[in-house]
Amino acid sequence: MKNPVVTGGAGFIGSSVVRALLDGGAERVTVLDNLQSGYEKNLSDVADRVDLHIADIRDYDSIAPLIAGAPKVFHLAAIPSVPRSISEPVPSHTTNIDGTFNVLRAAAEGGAGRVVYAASSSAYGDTEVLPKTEDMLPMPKSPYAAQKLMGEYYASVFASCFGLTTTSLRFFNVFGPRQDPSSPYSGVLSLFMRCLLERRPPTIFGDGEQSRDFTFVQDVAELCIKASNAPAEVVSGNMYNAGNGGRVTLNETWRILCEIEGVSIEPVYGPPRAGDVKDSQGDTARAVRDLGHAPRFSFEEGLRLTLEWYRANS
Ligand code: UD2
Repeated sequence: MKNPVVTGGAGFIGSSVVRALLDGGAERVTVLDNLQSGYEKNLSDVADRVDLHIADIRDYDSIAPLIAGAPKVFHLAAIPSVPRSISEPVPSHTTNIDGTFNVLRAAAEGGAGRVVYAASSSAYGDTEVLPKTEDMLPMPKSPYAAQKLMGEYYASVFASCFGLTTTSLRFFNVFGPRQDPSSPYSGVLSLFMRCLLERRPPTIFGDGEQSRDFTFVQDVAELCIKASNAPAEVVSGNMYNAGNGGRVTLNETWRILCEIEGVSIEPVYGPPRAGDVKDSQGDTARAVRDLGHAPRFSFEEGLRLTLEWYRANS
C-alpha cells in the first residue's frame, strides 16, 4: 500500500495536514511541493516520516507516478491570494486550474483512492445573506476565486464522469503557526502578528469593517482527515464549508490582538483592495452533519497560540 499524498505539503496548511495524518496513524506521508511558497523547515520535526518530492503540479508527467495508487490525495498546492491573482493572473491560473486538473487526472488514471480538494470561501463573493450556505450561487469577484471554484467543479465532474471519489472543502481564512508573513500577499493575520510583535501599525485596506470567519489551521487539518474518512457515497462530488462559523471584523481583530499583547497601536488605513469580499462567515451545519466537523479552537485561543508561535519563531 502506498502512502497518502499531500500536494503543497511543505506549505502552511499542507504541513498541518501532514502532521494530522501522522498523528492519525499514517506511517509515512508523501509530499509534493515546488517550494515556491512552502519550506522544508515546515516539516523539519517530521522529516524522518515524510518523503518530500520537489515537483510542480503544472508538470503532469512528474506528478502522475507519485500520485498513482495513493490511497488518499490531499490537494493543497496552489498559488493563493486574491490580489496576487490580479497582479499575476497567469501563474495563478495555470497552477490553480491546470495544476488541479493534473492532480485529479493523475488520481483518476492512477487509481488513487480519493481526493480531498482545498477550495476557497472566496467562491461565494458578496452574498446578501450570512452565514453562507453551500447551496448559494457562487459569485467569484477575483481570478483567484474563479480558479478555486473551477477546481471544485472539476473535482465534482471527476467524481461523476471518471468514478474518482472527491470532496471539496471551502477553507475560510485559515490562520495559525507556520503561516508565512514575508510577502505582501500573506494572510492578514500573519501580517498583523508580525506588526504586533514589532510594535508597528498594520495597514488595513478599506475601513476595517470587513469581516472574516477566521479558522484555526489545526481544525482545518483535522477536517481534511475527516473528509478523507467519510463514506464515499455520502461525500463524493460534494463541497463543504470548512469554516469556524463565526465572524469578526479586522478592526475588532486588531483590537483583540493589542489587548492580548497589552499595547495600544492605531492601525494605518489604506484604499480598499480590488476583488475583496466584504463579509465572510460559513454555515458549518453540512460539514458537521456529513463530516463530523467539530472545530476545537475558539478565535481567541487560536490567536494566542499563533502569537506564541511567532514570538518563538521570529
Ligand atoms: C481569501 C479567502 C480565503 C482564502 C484566501 C487565500 C475570502 C473571504 N477569503 O482570503 O478563504 O482562500 O483568500 O488567499 O475571500 N488586509 C488588510 N491588510 C493587509 C492584508 C489584508 O487589511 O495587510 C485585508 C484584506 O483586504 C481583506 C482581509 O484583510 O479584507 C483578509 O485578507 P487576506 O489576504 O488575509 O485574505 P482574503 O480574505 O483575501
